[in-house]
Amino acid sequence: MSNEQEFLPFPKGFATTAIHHSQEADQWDSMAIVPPLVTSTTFKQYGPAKPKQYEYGRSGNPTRNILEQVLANLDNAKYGLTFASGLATHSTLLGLFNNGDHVICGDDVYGGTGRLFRQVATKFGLDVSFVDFTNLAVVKNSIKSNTKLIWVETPTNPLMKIVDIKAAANLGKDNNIIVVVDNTFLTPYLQRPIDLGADIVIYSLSKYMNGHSDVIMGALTTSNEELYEKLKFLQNAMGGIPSPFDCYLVNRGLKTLAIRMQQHQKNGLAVAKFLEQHPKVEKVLYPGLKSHPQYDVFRKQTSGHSGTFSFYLKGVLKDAETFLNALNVFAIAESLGGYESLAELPSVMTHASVPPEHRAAIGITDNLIRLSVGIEDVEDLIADLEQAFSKID
Ligand code: P1T
Repeated sequence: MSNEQEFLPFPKGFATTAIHHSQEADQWDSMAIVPPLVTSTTFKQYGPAKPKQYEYGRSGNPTRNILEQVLANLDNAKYGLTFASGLATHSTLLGLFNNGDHVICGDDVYGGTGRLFRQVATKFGLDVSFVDFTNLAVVKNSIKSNTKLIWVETPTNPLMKIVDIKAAANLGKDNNIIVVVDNTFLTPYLQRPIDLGADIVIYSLSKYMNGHSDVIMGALTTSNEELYEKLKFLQNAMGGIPSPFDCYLVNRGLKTLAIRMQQHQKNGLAVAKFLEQHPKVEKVLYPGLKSHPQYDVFRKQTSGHSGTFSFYLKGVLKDAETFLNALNVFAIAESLGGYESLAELPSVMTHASVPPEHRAAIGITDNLIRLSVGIEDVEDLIADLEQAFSKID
């Protein structure tokens, strides 16, 4: 299997890193091949304030530390930190900033990310602007003397707009602003923002990284030591850490990330092509197709697309509901990136918290459907979509 020639090659050594990095059996007495799951909340010390390595489970845990090192390596970053959810990662990161600081965020981001900025960060005195990152001149013009953070999501959720990561990172460097890239939709297998100059990469591990829809968790990676030290302090001081068991599960999920992403890519592309020629589809938003307006930026900075994308159905809310209700293999559900196929209506589900006038302005309408194409047999997925289309008048 190879991705289409126009994209970057899949990263070399990725699966080997995911399977082996920091996990050599010789380092623990049992010689266990699978890294031990350590659930202890505290660790015996040689004397007062004389720990061997670990002290208390919030500040560090062996199972979590292994995962954090693997995540850093997959991103070609020096450091990794994990959190109780993707949003706990975002919240902790906001602890870097002060009352009065300004944040520039993409105008199309996960609904919960937008809600955190609109309804929580502003209460703590952050000033947030939402702008269209497909035109970086607009981002540049939004920079103020107190701008401290540029928040990039690419592809954006759910409109699949593409942001030029290198250009955004340069803008940050030129103006001494931290640039964060949410890489949840592609994972480091398909996009490596640290290599493109981002300061921090952030994930909802609940999606492709774990890949089995059975863990809510988040992470960030960085190569900036000063930022890492501050974020590690905040991880402990704010306390939004994950459980060792969830760390164990995510580490297990990472073992198959490379092959899962190849299959998601293959199935996603086949479904996107099917939808693109379908008479009941108005438009497909899939960045790996030449029809996408930012295809050229996308192909230069990624190893192709995953299985998550959106499309506009011809029709109104009632038609979208009829279509979704008729699906059998795809389940109607929020989230994405698991082995199973999901479908949802962002305007009333994942992005219901976005103010209606903002949704209307950017195009999150009631006929916009988002799919997370899983790794089932693709013929079954296409047949399911086809029969659901036939239920619309
Ligand atoms: O759900 P949680 O692990 O807290 O992650 C939040 C999050 C962060 N970033 C992106 C790009 C996301 O898509 C999400 C979560 N998204 C969904 C649940 C969804 O259905 O889009």
